[in-house]
Amino acid sequence: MLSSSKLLTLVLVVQPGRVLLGLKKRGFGAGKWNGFGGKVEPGETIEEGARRELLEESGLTVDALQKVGNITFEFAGEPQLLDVHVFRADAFNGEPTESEEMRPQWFPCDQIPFSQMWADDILWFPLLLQKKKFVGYFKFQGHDVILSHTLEEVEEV
Ligand code: 8OG
Repeated sequence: MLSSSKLLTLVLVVQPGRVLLGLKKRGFGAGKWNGFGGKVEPGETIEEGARRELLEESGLTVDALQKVGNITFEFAGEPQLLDVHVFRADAFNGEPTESEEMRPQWFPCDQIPFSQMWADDILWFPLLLQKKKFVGYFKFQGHDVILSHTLEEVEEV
């Protein structure tokens, strides 16, 4: 039976022609390239959580964060859904710095390493890069196989 969902954030820092990803060094999604983010803690807003995780994992702060997506993940056999709030930042302060969790690296927008990323990313990254907003639902079997999904562009997240 499905029960609660866990609130998570994900921040993509995008500049003209390139995007900053981090190689996740440990924990959930280890070995995959991803944006920066994690669990929202009690007492902080979703956006505060996004900024905190971005700073902890990449060393960067940002002025403006745009809410661009909301993706729900279900893992077959697991009762808890993941409710991931996706943000985009087009400008940042600081230097990308390796943390215990992530090794940051810039990728040209036409060389994003989708084969080393979560399987859903190749479907919604193009929307994010085109500054579109989206809502998605992905049901996974294990961590590599998408059993079913929905994904739609929306006006507001
Ligand atoms: O705190 P922790 O590192 O476990 O948080 C998980 C991070 O991974 C969080 O930023 C949300 C993100 N994430 C998922 N699933 C997926 C996915 O399918 N694609 C991408 N790009 N990120 C994901 O939890």
